[in-house]
Amino acid sequence: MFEYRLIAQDPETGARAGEFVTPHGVIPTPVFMPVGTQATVKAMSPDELKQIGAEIILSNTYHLFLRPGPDLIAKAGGLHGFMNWDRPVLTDSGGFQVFSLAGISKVMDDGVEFQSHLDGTRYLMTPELATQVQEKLGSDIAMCFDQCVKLPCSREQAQDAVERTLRWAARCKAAHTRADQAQFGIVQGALFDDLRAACADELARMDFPGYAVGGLSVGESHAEMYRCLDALMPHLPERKPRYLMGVGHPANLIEGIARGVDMFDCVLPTRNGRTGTVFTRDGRMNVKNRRYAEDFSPIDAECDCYACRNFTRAYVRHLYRAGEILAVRLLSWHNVHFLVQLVAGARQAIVEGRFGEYRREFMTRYEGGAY
Ligand code: PRF
Ligand code: ZN
Repeated sequence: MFEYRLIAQDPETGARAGEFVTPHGVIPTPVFMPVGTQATVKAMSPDELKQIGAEIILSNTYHLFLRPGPDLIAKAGGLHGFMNWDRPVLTDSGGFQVFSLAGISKVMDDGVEFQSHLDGTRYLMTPELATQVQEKLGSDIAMCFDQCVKLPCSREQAQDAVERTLRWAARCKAAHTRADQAQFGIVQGALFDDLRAACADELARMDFPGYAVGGLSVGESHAEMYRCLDALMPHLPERKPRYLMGVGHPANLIEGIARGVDMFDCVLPTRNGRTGTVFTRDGRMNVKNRRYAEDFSPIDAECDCYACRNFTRAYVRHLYRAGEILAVRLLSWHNVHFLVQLVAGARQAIVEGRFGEYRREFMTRYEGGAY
């Protein structure tokens, strides 16, 4: 169980294609994981996600812990049974959400005292509790409970978070009991290369079945993110999957893959869908714009998703302006499809030895953007 197989490597960059074996199936990597925070990828059914080509989805410990609660989900047969999704699931630990969503009262060495964003109830989230909750959720991949700091931050803050994240990783590992669940370590360290390297080396020594890069896409520039990855990736074990958390923009996925990242997740495709923004090969566009009122072409002429095969920009714009549910469904459908297929296409390109060309073509058009 949880074997990572390296299938192909790009000769010019760090890009690689692989497979990660889990109890609910083999995940081809690199892979984009749509986010299902509340045990649903907003506006999409599991069948639709499969049609899009989603191989694995992500869900959140923080939200499901607060509502409906891990015991209820365990009774339903875990997340797989509860939401009727039979492919792999990864759960985030709450290490990011307690810092971004909850009213935090205190970060202590034992854990984080926080107030629910729903009703203000106080809880103490600890590495042990985050591990136990994820075992009840029954995800295939669970994440260690970490401390993510917003950027910019001081070296002292970053070092403090790294040390705590490492102590918590050891406690998560000690608390973990399920052989049918892989637990990944998370690297923190802000933009300090030496802290990142030390954190990665120490996690590698602890021997996790996979490693994540946390604390990026939290206020830094794209160039800073790429520089950080350039320095960090060589410190992560080559024969284990590497996951870049909460990233991101289409360009970030391609540039992350070029640096050896295997897994990504981001709320952007569904969140943008709900605000009327779509990804296209020529950059982002907003379908609400007046200039699409009589545009009878698809959202993206080169996309073969359900929305692009069947509907026009003019129609989707009308639906959106009329407040129709179908608008958000179609825009989310297209956006999730776009990112899942962008990464699947990169994988295919790596296997066929033409990733450099794929990257150049995509970046030139997307960044050059007609919109
Ligand atoms: N830690 C955890 N989850 C995360 C992050 C992190 O640093 C991020 C940062 N981009 C997104 N999700 N546990
Ligand atoms: Zn489409």
